[in-house]
Amino acid sequence: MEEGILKACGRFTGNAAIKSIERYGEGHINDTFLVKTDENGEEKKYLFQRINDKVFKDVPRLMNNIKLVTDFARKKITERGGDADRESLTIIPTHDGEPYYYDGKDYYRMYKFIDRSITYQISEGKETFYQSALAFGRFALLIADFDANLLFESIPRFHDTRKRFTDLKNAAEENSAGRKRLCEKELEFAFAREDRAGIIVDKLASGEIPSRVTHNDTKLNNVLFDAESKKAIAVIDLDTIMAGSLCYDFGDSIRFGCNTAAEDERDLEKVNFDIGLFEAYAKGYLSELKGVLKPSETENLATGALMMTYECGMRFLEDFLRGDVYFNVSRENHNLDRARVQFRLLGQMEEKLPQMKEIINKYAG
Ligand code: ADP
Ligand code: GN1
Ligand code: MG
Repeated sequence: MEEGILKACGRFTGNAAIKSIERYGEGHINDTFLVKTDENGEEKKYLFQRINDKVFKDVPRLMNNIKLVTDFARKKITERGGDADRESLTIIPTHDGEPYYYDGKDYYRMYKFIDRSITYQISEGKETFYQSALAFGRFALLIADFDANLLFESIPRFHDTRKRFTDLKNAAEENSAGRKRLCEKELEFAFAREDRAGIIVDKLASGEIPSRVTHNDTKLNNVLFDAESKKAIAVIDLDTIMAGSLCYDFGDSIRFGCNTAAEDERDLEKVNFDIGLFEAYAKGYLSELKGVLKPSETENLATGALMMTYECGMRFLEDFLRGDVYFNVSRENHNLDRARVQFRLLGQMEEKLPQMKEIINKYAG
């Protein structure tokens, strides 16, 4: 293990002997490690991360957000008789009592490791996906009365789909990595939908869709499941908690979880939008939130799914054009493969939008 990582880890683990540090999980943004220590003969586990400060430009304020939100969530979970250590992220401070450590080059943080848990990289059946819908629905309720004014915008205009469109256009014009010729078809697909980019954004700006405290990164692998019971336990990855729309939170889950294949599948024939999975998620999400959602939100849930898929496809494509500077990649054309998957899903969702809306209405009543 790199010397810097080991040293940084020690700022959190103190006198305990570090037995191992291994790469862990499949997130696209941070570098994540499982740390095992020996504390008086007992093995302890921690979740350790090198925070991506290219993505999160102000880590101290980001960590302040997470501290505030996790304190708030933990208190509420405890009040309702839950196990806050298992149902929420818990920051482990450095021995100076700070929620992160900066070594002059990189930022690090540590969380309690939620043990005997698993994540899914693809919905393995309706039950799993339904479980994740319950988890995200409950999470939305849990943080609903958190004061949005306390939150710093960790990534400005994160889900401003129109801005994402402009970013893609600029990346294509600049063609800094010389890859434009490899993705002309995908660019054409994205550019043809320009007029739709603002659908949700404009309704949010006008107040028609309410702004709420939202998670903003609600994909399936940001939920931990109990390894044994397979029930969802905790919503994690709180880096993008900000003011936003539940249409987008619902939509991002759909984008990822209704795909019959992996998010980076190369064989597009395997990539299909599964309406049965959509129904499972809608049923779970609305069972938690139907009394809370405004009509304008319910009406736009399905559209939110299309928008998040469109946006995510554009983000992957932009990153491909810029030479893979944002998302972690592990092979050539990785971001292009990911963009293609999103655009294939989007094409299918466009055809199924009326059916998706019908399903929403069925469970919103
Ligand atoms: P990224 O921002 O890169 O997606 P995440 O915070 O989502 O990073 O963490 C990556 C993965 O690490 C998660 O998908 C999950 O598998 C695992 N993970 C994160 N936090 C914990 C935790 N506290 N306990 C157990 N596993 C965790
Ligand atoms: C990133 O961090 P992770 O892997 O949970 C990204 C999301 C994308 C997602 C696509 C901060 O999520 O916005 O939708 O990849 N997170 C950030 O898989 O950009
Ligand atoms: Mg994640």
